[in-house]
Amino acid sequence: MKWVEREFGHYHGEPVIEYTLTNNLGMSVSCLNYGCTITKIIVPDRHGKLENVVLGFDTLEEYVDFSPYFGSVIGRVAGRIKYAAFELDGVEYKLEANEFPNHLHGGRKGFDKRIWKTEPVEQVDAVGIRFTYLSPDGEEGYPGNLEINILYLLSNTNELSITYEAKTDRKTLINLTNHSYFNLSGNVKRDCTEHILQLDSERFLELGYDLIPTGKIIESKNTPFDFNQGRLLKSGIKSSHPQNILVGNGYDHPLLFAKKGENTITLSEKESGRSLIITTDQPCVVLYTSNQLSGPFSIAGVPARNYLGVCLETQGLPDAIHHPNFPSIILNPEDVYQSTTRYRFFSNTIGV
Ligand code: G6D
Repeated sequence: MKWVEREFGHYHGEPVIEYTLTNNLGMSVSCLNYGCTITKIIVPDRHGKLENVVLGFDTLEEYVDFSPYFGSVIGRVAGRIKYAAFELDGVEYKLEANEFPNHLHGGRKGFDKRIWKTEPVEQVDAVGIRFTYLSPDGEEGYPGNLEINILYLLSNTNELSITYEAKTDRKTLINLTNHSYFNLSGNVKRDCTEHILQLDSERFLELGYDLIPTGKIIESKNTPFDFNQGRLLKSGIKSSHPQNILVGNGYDHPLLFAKKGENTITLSEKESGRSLIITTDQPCVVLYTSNQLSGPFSIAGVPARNYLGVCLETQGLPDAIHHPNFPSIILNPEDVYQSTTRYRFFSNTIGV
């Protein structure tokens, strides 16, 4: 197990460092103190070839100028909040409307665009990084001084675990996730249309034209949102289902897990023989097939285009503050926010 660091650039005068964790099997995870951003996850394919399976850039400038949240932590609240406003105990709070008139992914300068404090973590069979940040009262419009602590831990069983903890001095909102775009082909050799996704989910949230949940919950059975037996992502990209078309021909939807507690998601790609098993304690996963990945940039030499990566953002339900029947994302001063999502990589596993 090893832990190395290198200067990656400067952001508003602060040094940005890239940390690379490597385990005894050769898997490595690289990440930045800027937005806790995962820049690389290097894992073997069926032939043992080590390649990067997440979308990212080689320079800080590209992350600042172009990144659609590649690999970053998202917060205070992942997803959209309608009209960039909410009410708590009779007080109306106005958030940054960075996707006017709504609020997206923590605002104009959410957690993905903040410099986090870091410290190395070394355990008997794992190596990691602890990120900490104090989000001051009023940041992006949110109430409460919020202290966040995120632990990335790489084990010798090719598992990256991300544990989130947070405490507040005033009632506030919190819904954290990681926004990595996975592409198991390795070094973006192919897009994610032939990736196979499997998870036990019988319902998903309907989205409106603003990509915000309408509150209607739709049964997934016999639709392109039924992944229980495994499904190629391209079936949602080629689909005529109005919800697939609405989001730009693909998925951008919260999928509700069938059971409470810990749930599992399997993503695989036959050609590379790679698979990823995600386990999470969160109630949903936002499946986003990068339907809006366009811009004047390239990723690993591939010009930006749709479907180059797939996001599996394990989290609370988007816009929950406006839907009393959704699990609450309110954090009280007497409580501690805690959540863990684990990402375990395999090769030679034929898709589900
Ligand atoms: C688009 O609607 C999608 C979001 O879900 C995604 O997180 C973002 O692009 C990067 O706005």
